Amino acid sequence: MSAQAHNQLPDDFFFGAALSGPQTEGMWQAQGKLENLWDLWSNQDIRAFHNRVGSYAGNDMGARYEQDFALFHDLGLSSCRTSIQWSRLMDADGQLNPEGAAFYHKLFAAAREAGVEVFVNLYHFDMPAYLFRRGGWESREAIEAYASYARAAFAEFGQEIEHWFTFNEPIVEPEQRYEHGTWYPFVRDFARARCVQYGISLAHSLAVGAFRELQASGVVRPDAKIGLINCFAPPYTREDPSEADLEAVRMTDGLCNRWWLDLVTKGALPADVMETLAERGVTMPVRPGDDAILAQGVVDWLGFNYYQPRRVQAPAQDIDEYGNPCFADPYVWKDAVMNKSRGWEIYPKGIYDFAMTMTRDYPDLEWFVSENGIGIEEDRAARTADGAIDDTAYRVPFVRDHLRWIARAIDEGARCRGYHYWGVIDCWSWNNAYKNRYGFVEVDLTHDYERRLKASASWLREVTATHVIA
Ligand code: BGP
Repeated sequence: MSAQAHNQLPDDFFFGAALSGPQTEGMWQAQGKLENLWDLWSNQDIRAFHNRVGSYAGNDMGARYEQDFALFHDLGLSSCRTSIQWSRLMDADGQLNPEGAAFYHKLFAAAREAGVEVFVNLYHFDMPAYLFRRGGWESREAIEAYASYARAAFAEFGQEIEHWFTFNEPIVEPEQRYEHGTWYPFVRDFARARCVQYGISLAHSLAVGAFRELQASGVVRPDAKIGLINCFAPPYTREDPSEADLEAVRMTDGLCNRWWLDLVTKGALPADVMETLAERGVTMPVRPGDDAILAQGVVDWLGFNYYQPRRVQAPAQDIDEYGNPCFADPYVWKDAVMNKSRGWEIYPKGIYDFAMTMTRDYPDLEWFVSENGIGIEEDRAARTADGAIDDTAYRVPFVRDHLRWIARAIDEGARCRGYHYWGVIDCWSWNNAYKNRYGFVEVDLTHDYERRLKASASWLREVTATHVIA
């Protein structure tokens, strides 16, 4: 089974760029911006970041956005998703920061001017540090503060922005910060991770509720839509699974995918997952009225970030060394093709499998691929005599294969409306900083963040112009 024959995307299929505020804007201390979690960690331990490049610089887009939007337009990209930084838009008293608001008004106006529509995401792993110190997503204060930030953003930009998202990858902070202990504050506590996940679910739902209210009263434009973006990696297990392997798949899918899919389509969390968690002693900090809050979480459409599948098998032990319940162990597939720079498996068919799950289980929901891309460490070694990086041998096949699986899914009924490539212009990648480059456009750190097209850019331009996946 392949997707070779599917090389045409619909005329109204859109192409765009995926970015985030904290990875691009820079200006970390300008315009009254508060310290966020990435600034806090960078200040505390700069050695945790590749080449000691912390959160400070982004990719200088805060100063170069006019040029960057012009580049997107030139590449045939009609939209760009970035995020507002909570720490820039709001002050420490929870009031709008006028300088931050002015920056985003200018950013959005410049995009419009260049013929690029901005999709606005409200949160990309970047809580203001003062709220984290008061308990982060485990505290109702932070959840309420997020809801009023979202309300302020809708009120300020409600007439300008058509496409809104509450969160990017809400599964990542529970996992990275609280379960696996890989990101600050390095916690390894499964139950706390789920409380964080629950808190984010409430925050998402309160924001959607505020959006509906402000749209009904005319503050938000009538054609605006709100959604959620997650990395809904389809879970796989061994070819001849035991019941315990299938159980590992159910819980992985339940925690990472169905948790959010049920929230945004039914306004409730999946009952089977909550039951299994309770059986293992993991309970949520539920308060009276929470069900009514979660019921507001139903969205208009979804973003699907896809880089890699999740392969799991039955856990070798019930409880890990930190006392956490185990639901699944990683499963290493012998045929896996790896992107060695990132340590992520390349499996383009996963995009189709998720698409067909959506078509079967959530047939009314529209969605788009909100991130997909390949970050390569050796990118700069592929520089040719004319100075451009020739990345066509790896970036083009990666995107081509994923687009063909998307085309096949659409041919078979999937309601996928578009594709945003992650990091069209190289940008700052959290701990990896500038180690792996994703862009069709190079950012030259040795020449003041100068932008330069890579060889793959002309392939992209051709695809966006013709919708033929050559
Ligand atoms: C996604 C995030 C992005 C981006 C991307 C690539 O999970 O939403 O912010 O960073 O992954 O990952 P990385 O930058 O870690 O290579």
